[in-house]
Amino acid sequence: MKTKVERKSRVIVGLGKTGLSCARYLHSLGEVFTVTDSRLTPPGLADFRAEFPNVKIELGGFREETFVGAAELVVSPGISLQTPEIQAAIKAGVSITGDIDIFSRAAGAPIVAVTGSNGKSTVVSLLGAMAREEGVNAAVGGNLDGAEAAPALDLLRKEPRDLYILELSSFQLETTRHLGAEAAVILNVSDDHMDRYATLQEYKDAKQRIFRGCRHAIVNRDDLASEPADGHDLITHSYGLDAPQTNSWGLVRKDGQDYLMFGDETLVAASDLKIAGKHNLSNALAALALGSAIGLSRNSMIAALKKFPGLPHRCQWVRNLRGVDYYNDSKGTNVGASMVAIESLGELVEGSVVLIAGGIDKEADFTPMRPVVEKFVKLAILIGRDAKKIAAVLKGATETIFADTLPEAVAVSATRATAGDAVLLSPACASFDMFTDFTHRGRVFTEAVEGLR
Ligand code: UMA
Ligand code: ADP
Repeated sequence: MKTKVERKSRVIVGLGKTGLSCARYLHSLGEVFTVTDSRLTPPGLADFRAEFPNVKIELGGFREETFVGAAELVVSPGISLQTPEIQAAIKAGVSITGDIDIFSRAAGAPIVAVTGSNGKSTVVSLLGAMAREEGVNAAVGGNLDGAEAAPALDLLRKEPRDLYILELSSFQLETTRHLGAEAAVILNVSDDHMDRYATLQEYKDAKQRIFRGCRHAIVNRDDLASEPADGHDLITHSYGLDAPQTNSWGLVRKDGQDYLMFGDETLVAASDLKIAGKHNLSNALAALALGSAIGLSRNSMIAALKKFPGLPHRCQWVRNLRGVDYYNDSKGTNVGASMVAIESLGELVEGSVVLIAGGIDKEADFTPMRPVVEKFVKLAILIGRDAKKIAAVLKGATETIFADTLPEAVAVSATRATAGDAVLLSPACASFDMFTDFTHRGRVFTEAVEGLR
């Protein structure tokens, strides 16, 4: 009697943007796969059903048999590898991959990879603009959101490119075995995603995977955590906000002006850039170092840098009303990012900052924020699930009040800010308790600000 042997197929875990891109890519290769998502109606479901009506999909929870019986698991970044069903599969010898892992093996052009707690999207977009200025047919994507960006595997289904510039989260790196980037950087590491990692070291270790198989490693002299832990066979280049040595990138102050430099060569004055704040000078230097490592010319890079307007939702000026400037920093989703935003705005404005913050705190420690809040913030209006926790930490550093909604917070800010102040939305938190994502939060803020009379 014949027994039917069921052929094992890959299982895509998660049906968000990544899961859908994996399904489309595997389908384009003619591969058989199934999909599972712990949610009942994941965001990619409608498109998936329309495009793959015959592919098996399990929703509303994970089944261990599915995981253990897979040929390989293609795990989306939002799912922790500590998930019990994934752990059971690992114990059963099932291999784990992710979209970036698949991408790195299939990409037919050099990859530049950027990770870090903050500044990734800015550096990736700026480097993309530099490459375009040089006439290089480059694509940007990965963790990056926005009109020109796409999940990594979507990039491979389009026209072939000469260069791929990827923003990578620690989550994506966890499932990346060998990236083989032409150039890679960890911009900085500060406390983030502590709801996912047991220790900061675990988060750092995930980020270190960006250097696996890499040729040029770019190191930020201002953050030791940016150094490759295993530097063998890597060509390293450094940048930082101090004066550079020969063959490195840095900043020099001459006649009261900051200049971006390569060794003793002056490249451009900080005042010639449209992006502001020390953190953005650091981002600019990182992009210059990456671009140079892959052979972009100084002229193209500087021309693009001078034109680069910055990205929406990152300390983006929205409006001036009765002498008060309103800024949308919805992408300030962790403590480090919001500290930088408060500090750079605080130094810019004549008056004080009225801060709107809060959301899902990702189990972060907010105490490092106290000194900048104390120095620059006259009022913190707190919203979202973890507002009370944040208020408890900021107690005594500034006045804190609560608002039920973001439009309500904006309305209150308008009554409390006076000419010369800045109202800053920089939540230091994830947005998913009240919004679909940070762009949604930024749009709600902008609309509320534009609606102020
Ligand atoms: N989820 C479940 N069950 C599942 C699958 C997912 O509950 O079965 C939840 C996750 O816990 C998470 C959410 O759904 O809260 C989204 O997870 P996902 O893996 O489906 O995410 P995607 O839609 O594929 O989007 C991901 C990135 N998001 C995350 O890693 C959380 C997007 O980055 C990225 O643009 C996209 O892949 C394409 O590469 C956004 C992000 O917030 C900007 N990134 C985090 C950050 O920057 O801090 C890492
Ligand atoms: P990411 O993609 O890593 O989230 P973004 O470029 O989108 O980074 O910037 C998000 C926010 O992080 C900015 O609005 C700013 O508040 C802060 N930020 C940007 N660059 C840096 C940097 N180099 N160091 C610290 N904070 C930064």
